[in-house]
Amino acid sequence: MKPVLLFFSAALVVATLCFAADDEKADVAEITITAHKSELLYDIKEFTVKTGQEVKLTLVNPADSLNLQPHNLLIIEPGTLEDVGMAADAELTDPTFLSDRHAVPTSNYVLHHTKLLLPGESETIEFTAPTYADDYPFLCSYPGHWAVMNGVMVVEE
Ligand SMILES: [Cu+2]
Repeated sequence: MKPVLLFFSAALVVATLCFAADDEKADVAEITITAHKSELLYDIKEFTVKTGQEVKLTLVNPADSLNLQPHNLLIIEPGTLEDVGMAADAELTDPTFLSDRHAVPTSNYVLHHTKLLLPGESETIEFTAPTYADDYPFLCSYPGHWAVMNGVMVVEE
């Protein structure tokens, strides 16, 4: 092969690889959820992803003089909000529940979770969306928060 042809072939390969990388990036759902600075709320109540899609989810607990609350975010199995929330409330009797366990209750319903974030902290978790389309609740499992601080990850085909 002549040197010029070789150069063009190499350039074509590089260009193809770049397009492939772009496609993969476009397929990742990037979601940011911010806790309210003084109320037990997230700024969004619902977001939608596709079955099996890669998800990059960032939880922000804003630094604010009004904000004294730690928060986390759990994604759980459909229809289990009360089970998981009440399990979290009950586990407050464990002195390590907040310090070491990030307020995440022991439950098979918990699919993914962040750490317990202090004001001014944020965390990004990456996971693959479930393969079954359904409504997957998300919640803050800091005891007492879950009943109001929750939302839904809609997973659709
Ligand atoms: Cu909270």
